Amino acid sequence: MKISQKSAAYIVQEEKYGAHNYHPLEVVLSRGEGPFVWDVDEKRYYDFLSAYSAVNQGHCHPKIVGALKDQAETLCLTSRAFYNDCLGPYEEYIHNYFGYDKVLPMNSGAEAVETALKLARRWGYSKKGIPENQALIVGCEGNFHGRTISIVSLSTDPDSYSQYGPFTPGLIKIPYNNVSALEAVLEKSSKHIAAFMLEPIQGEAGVFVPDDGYLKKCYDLCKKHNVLFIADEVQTGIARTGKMLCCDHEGIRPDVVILGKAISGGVLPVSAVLADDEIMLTIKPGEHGSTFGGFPLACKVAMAALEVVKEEKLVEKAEYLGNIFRSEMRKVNSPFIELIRGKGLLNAIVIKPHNGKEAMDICERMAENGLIAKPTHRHIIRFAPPLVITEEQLREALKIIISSIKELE
Ligand code: IF1
Repeated sequence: MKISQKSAAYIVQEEKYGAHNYHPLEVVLSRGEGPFVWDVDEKRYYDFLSAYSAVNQGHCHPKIVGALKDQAETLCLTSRAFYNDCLGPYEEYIHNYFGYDKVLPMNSGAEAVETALKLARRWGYSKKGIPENQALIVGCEGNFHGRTISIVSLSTDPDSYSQYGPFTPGLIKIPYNNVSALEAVLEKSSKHIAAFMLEPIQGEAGVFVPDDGYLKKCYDLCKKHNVLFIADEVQTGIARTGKMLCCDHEGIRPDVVILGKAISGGVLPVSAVLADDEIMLTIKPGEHGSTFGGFPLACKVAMAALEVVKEEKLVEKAEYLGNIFRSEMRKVNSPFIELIRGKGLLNAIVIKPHNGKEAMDICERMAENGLIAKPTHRHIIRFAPPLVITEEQLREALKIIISSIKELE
């Protein structure tokens, strides 16, 4: 890729002074607004990653940034050693918004996943009667739930877990999108199983959408065996897939919902675990928490971000625009395109290498043409623009995607 001198300087600086735990596309961004970002040379791009669906409300949304500024000048952080006048209103807001008795506020997605795992174990011992230290949690192959040691203990991706052992025990991995596999493990060990956790669409696996009915069947099996159904909606939640939560597509209400990313519109790291009293109140004062979890700034930002989702009808937009994206892409006849899949505005194209070119070459060409996205697993490109993108903008973006593919044929 052609890189300006200005960009190159930033890239070299990161290379020299930062840990080498990422390999970014070589664009250096300095500004964002709505569905757009600009690089240090003032070149404009459509952002088709949206920070992995954190920026559903668009970059620097004025309402969210306004809430940030107001609260930043008033009170940022109190810790949970004292009450503050933002947390209660936020908790009630979340209760009304998602319909769960309680919320447990955290910061990163991984922390919220950890919280859900602790909650499930706690519930398993104190309510289900699992003998102490014998609780099991079932997860799915191909999952991505974050980077902590317990979470990577559940991973089946060697990049995530290799040489990070010893791993957390009590975790069982079964194939995703396979109801019989869940049934088998529940039949065998349900007395010790506290929870089944999954992503309603697997993000890292390349936007892998399970068969219709899979979530509902899994949910019903969990109910039958008195096992908690935990949905990791960190990436799929908050309107991304054309419903407020992806589980809404199958009309199920998970026992535990994990939210992150877009709950703050990508403005601050804010995450949350939702559950009803029967589950949530098994954790008592002093038994879990964090310095920043539910801090006043986060509470105000998250409320503004969730208001934007409703005011701007982002659920309906994701559904409507997602259908346009997939149907327009399915009209394209190209040797590069093997498969198009997704829900709402969480989509992916599986790329068949052609002419010695592959997904990364297409991403580089798209960047040159003014649209950024990134390959995952080498042959899959994820397309997830901010949900505030207009139909006209989406159609312009589609032209960029299609012409970039055509130019490489
Ligand atoms: C990285 C992928 C996306 C998530 C789900 C929890 C978390 C994530 C379903 C943890 C985070 C990220 C983090 C990012 C890459 C990324 C990702 F490509 F790896 F799969 F989004 F698609 N549950 N997803 O997707 O949330 O702690 O990061 O706030 O570089 O790790 P976090």
